[in-house]
Amino acid sequence: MADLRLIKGDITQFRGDAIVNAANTGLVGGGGVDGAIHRAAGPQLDVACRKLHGCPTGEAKVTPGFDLPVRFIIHTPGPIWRDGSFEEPKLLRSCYENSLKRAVENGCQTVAFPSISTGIYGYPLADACQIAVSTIRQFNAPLQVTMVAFDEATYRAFEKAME
Ligand code: AR6
Repeated sequence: MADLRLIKGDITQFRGDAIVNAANTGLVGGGGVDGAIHRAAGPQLDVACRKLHGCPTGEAKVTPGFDLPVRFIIHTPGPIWRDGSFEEPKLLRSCYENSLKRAVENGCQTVAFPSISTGIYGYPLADACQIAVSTIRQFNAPLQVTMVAFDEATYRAFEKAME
């Protein structure tokens, strides 16, 4: 079973095997955590992402970490929240599951996640946290997973989901 802990901070500061990026399906970079990761990893990340030819929502693709203190960046496009009837919960669960699979395939032991889809993509925070926590806890691999909450509201919502 994967072990889960929660910290508050900036995921680009995480030292470990891999971080997950809340990407878009084009893997072309953007705002939010994606923008922060691209700035911190350096321009080689954009070159590597373009070679992947995008990624469907709920799936996950891997690049090196470049200038970041991690070996890998796992890019997963979360669902854009509409009203919950467009498979958003299933797709968000897939984001976490597929990212964890990529981590295991690449021999990772420590991986950090931001809160996928709860920024620009508008997924309701409490529901997203429940999905994240249950998916990570049910994942059967010896992984140390760190949720990195960027803001206080996200930190509190994860704290509640982890109770
Ligand atoms: N470290 C950790 N978490 C962060 C950081 C950071 N440095 N910066 C922001 N967050 P978002 P989404 C939090 O909008 O909703 C991009 O344009 C943020 O506070 O980054 O999945 C992509 O290219 C929030 O809690 O991702 C896509 O087009 C969480 O990360 C789109 O945004 C996710 O917010 C993806 O939207």
